Amino acid sequence: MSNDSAPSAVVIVRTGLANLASWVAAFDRLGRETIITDDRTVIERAELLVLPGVGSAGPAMQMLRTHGLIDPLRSRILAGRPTLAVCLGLQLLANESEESPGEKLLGIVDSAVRAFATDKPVPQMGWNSIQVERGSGVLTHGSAYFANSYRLAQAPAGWRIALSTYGGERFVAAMEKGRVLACQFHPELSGPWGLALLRSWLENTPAIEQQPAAVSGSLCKRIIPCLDVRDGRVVKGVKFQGLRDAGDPVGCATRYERDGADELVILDVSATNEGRAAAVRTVDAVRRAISIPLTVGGGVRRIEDAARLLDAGADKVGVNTAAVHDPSLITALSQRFGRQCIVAAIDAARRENAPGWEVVTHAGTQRTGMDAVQWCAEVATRGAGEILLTSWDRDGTRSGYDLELLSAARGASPLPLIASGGAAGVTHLTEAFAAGADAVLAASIFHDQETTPNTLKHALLASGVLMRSPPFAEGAEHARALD
Ligand code: 0VR
Repeated sequence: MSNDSAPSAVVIVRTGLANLASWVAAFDRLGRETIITDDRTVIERAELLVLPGVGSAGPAMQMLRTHGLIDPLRSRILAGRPTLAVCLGLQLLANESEESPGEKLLGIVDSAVRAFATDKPVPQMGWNSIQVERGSGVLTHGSAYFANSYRLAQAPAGWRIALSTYGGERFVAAMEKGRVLACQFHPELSGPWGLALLRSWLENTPAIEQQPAAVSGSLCKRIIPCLDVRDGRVVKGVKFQGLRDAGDPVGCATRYERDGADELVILDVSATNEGRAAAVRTVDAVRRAISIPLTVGGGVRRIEDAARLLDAGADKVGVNTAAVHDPSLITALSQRFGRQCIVAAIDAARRENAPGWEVVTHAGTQRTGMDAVQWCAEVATRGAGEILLTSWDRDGTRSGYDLELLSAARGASPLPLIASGGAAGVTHLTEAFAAGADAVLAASIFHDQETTPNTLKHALLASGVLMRSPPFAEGAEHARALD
């Protein structure tokens, strides 16, 4: 039990590779210490316990069994003691999972875990609206960040349920009973709404009612600011050259989350080992400052490089040049960390004397002759979870995304597609979404404070694009959406 002065620490079960840095950062922002452990006694005595999970049910159950945690978890959850189960953690409450046939799960709820049967890309990766059934509790309507291929097939009786829809399938987005809260989405990555939910769970304070968002069955389109970082500073150039200082990474990241960014990308463009070491420190510092998904790329050549970035707080890692030289790296990364963590970063330049685009590497300095659109198709078969497609020709030019490239990539690959390079304003974003992008990345216009994600969202929502709707303060001054 905590002393009167300090609020109780939150105990987080060490289930294997979970996004622990994101959890520590989220609770730190809520003024709570965290204890990460697999020690049975600490877990049994925990006033507040989190069961996170990124990965598959089999290894997670094996870990719980090895540490004698199954009975303590079952007894505290059945007693309704304050427990938060997230993503795979929610799925472990069921009897069984298609993902690990034959594995007996915790059996708290009479339900099974099934794969999405939709023709939409799986895993579901992005922002989706949740609708909560009536009743009192901490869950509210809102937009939450998901990264899941499986979901509870049935809503268990006796729990207050929140539902979401993906690809025409209604599924359990979250459920609560007593002080037990289970979320298929990631509250620690769901921005201010997610932090408010965590605070309600911590303090057992009923949530403030929110208006239900429209049920669409599709994910929101995403706006993703990009921090190109060299030696610990944000830089920006044109066609990857002439890099000028564009600020401090934590300052930029904090401002972009406040201003409605749906995700953030850090691209380490350092050329030296010292620069790469600084990049890991930058990831750690940025992770502590934000509660939205963070993708980090640059210099990822081996599994160890990705592990270091994920441990430092990245939720996804981007792999570029090294995968072009050895495509099997994508498969190795996907098998080790799960495809929802792997982003294939592809830099494409129009061919000089022929139609089409070729892949460029080494910060755009080397033309490979490799067909960029075919590479978009291949990375999907190799296990990537998402494509970040940058037009080298458009980078930093404010001349708009390369729409022909985006359309060709959309036709070649089913993966979530992030457009990158050339954005100047809302018209360019609208064009990119119409060309098939699921998300748009931009750097120059945000670094130069010409506009903000929320301002662009205001204009996009007005034109019918499904966005994670920002909490607009009435009458707030919106910088012009630029056209
Ligand atoms: P904007 O046109 O400014 O929105 O650029 C978006 C995007 O192209 C850049 O943030 C980034 O992807 C550029 N990439 C690289 C690089 C920048 C400097 C050095 C190397 C690279 O290898 O991608």
